[in-house]
Amino acid sequence: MSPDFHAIDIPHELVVCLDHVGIAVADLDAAVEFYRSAFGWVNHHQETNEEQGVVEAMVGPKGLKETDGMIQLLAPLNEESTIAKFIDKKGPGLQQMCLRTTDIEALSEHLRQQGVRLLYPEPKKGTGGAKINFVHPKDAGGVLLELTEPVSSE
Ligand code: CMX
Repeated sequence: MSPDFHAIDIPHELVVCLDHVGIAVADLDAAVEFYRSAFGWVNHHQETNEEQGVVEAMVGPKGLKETDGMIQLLAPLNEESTIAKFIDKKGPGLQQMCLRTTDIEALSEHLRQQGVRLLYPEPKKGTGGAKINFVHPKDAGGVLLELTEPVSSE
């Protein structure tokens, strides 16, 4: 059996923090209400991403700090959505984990050079206009690993 992980060498400053974990849900409003009622977490941002086939809500504590990880609730927009297929195959639950980077092109290049497969040749549009890509779960220990470079606040 091949190992789940192998060591790779990436300039560490390229990765800032855990940005979010993504959870596939069938009913977005019910999921947002669960986190509000259980933990007092609020919906900081909601949007529809047609290209990804999702409507998403970013939930986290009220006094969110910039590098606090959030939970991204992902509901399918239609039956063709990656999230609809995920729920059909595995049921609702943890679908991905996302790391924030300062430079997604540089990070992607380092990963590719070391044999790590990214899903897209170029970054696509993610939450709030961020540039996103994904490491294939087979190259990240069975976890769909999203990379995000948020729009600069400067
Ligand atoms: N986490 C871990 N493993 C996963 C997975 C996931 N989310 N999705 C699929 N896999 C595994 C499968 O279990 C399968 O493993 P086995 O071969 O051992 O059975 C393998 O990966 C291939 O699965 P597949 O069914 O052939 O491939 P899918 O059609 O399910 O596609 C993937 C998988 C990752 C390519 C697809 O989910 C994808 O393109 N994801 C990126 C886009 C995305 O997730 N968008 C929604 C979120 C949008 C956002 O975050 O903004």
